[in-house]
Amino acid sequence: MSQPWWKNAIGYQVYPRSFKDSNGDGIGDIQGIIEKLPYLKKLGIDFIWLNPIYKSPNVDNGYDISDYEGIQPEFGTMADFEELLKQAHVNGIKIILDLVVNHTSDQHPWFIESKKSKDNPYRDYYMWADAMPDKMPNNWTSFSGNSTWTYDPTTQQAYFHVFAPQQPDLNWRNPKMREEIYEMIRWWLELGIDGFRMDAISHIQKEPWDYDPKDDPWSAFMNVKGIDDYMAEMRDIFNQYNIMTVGEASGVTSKQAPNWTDPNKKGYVNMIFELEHNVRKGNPGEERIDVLGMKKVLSRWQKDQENSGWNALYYENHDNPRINTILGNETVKSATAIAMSYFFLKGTPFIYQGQELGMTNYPFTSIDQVDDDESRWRYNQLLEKGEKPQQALNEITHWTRDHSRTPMQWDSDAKAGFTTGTPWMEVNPNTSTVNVATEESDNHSVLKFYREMIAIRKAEPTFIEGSYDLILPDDKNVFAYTRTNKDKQFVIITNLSDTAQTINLPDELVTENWQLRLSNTSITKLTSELELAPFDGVMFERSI
Ligand code: ISL
Ligand code: CA
Repeated sequence: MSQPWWKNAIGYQVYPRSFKDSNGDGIGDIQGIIEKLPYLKKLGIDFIWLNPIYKSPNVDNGYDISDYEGIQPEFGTMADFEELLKQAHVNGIKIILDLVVNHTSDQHPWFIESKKSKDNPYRDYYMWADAMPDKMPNNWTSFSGNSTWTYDPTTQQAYFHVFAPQQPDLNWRNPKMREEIYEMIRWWLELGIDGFRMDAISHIQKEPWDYDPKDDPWSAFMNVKGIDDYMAEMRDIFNQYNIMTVGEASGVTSKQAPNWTDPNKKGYVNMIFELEHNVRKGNPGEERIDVLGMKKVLSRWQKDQENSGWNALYYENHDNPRINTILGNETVKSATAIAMSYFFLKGTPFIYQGQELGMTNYPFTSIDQVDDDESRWRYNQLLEKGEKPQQALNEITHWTRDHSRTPMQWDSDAKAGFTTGTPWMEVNPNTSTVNVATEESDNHSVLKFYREMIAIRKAEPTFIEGSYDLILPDDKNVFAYTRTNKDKQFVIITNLSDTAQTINLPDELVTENWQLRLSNTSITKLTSELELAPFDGVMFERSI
């Protein structure tokens, strides 16, 4: 049976604000992306996921939309977008857009109307309940730690939001509202886009207001009963197009996932981003990824969707720090070992812009360099608690999502070749060495390694069809697994630590016929006892 196109595809996430500025205003834009299509084509990726490009007051960098069918002027025009879509397609690259339908901006015309009066036709596009300035309809807390409610004196009611107050949640119980959203979805699909990444989609249904979240503050809006009806309605639209969909679906467990992603079951979407594998260890301000925790989560998702459903694979995105810092030691070696550890799992791999260069966290020295609202809010909270500014800065900048939002590093210039103006966010000083131009002329660069990985993945059906098995399951530093097809087997071994490790391979893997396929180190032979230097990564293959 032929596989759907997205099973053998590599995704690349573009954060438009920070990718490439074409007009010198310091903000990345659509023309900038068009300019860099040849780079992406050469890298070998098949589709781009674009973070929101819609009109937005920008309280949450585009995740607060005021016009679903309009382009943010800073990014360009609808004509620019159509040109991007066309040029991308000419280059064999598909485009998927962010679909943000859990909430809108409070500046969206629907909400402006909704706020006006209790009998406004748009009132029930959002969720309102009786309240008093100091008494909210219930005690639920939002993702930012504040109440999910904001009081509005005009009608003496409060409206509901799981994110910032400027991001009021849409009322999915209202069929009229849903129909308008579906119309918008169809409008984009008719324009010819290739799919959607569905933002915060597992939160669209809420428990009744008298529900008590007890110890789990967010359980009131995580994959709540009733969501299936809305997901099924969207699926029926998606199924009319040859597109791909990926749901950001925290709260959907690995056991429930096949129901969401298997077309023979409910099949709402093609794959989901789980948010569980970012297992952290360490004190605030110095946390790292816990390798054992992470590989257990990833393995569980691999197994639970092995024969039913499909995984989306990622380490980085616009909400997380750079993996080469929080798991690696900011070297070429660690960036490449880390890359190998997830790239050959079963699923569709996503690369976040700059990850393919080994980009690292930004060395924040002042709160003024921090853009993210949530981080700034937490900083002030820590100061109020009596923490010293330096310590508070450490704690919030260590894991802030701002690290992933510094400009893409195109060359060694102080402005990284990102802009000729003043970049909206500081450029990481290591652009002097970590950048596309330099890595292009170095055969041992992270960039070259990614290109090689992509080529290998696409040449080997085993990575689509083959089963996954974790080896050395209890090893705290080494992430190693096999991918096995009917006639071929791969073994991937990565030391995700900065110390040497000695491992003993299970007997069934100790054979003579292994061939080296990919490596960032000097190991050439697979022996039953294997010495791994810090951040060594190797992949062997054999016929079976
Ligand atoms: O479920 C969560 C935590 O367990 C939330 O993190 C949530 O699913 C996630 O933060 C959603 O993120 C997305 O929506 C946000 C936006 O700020 C992020 O950038 C986006 O990725 C609001 O639209
Ligand atoms: Ca610009």
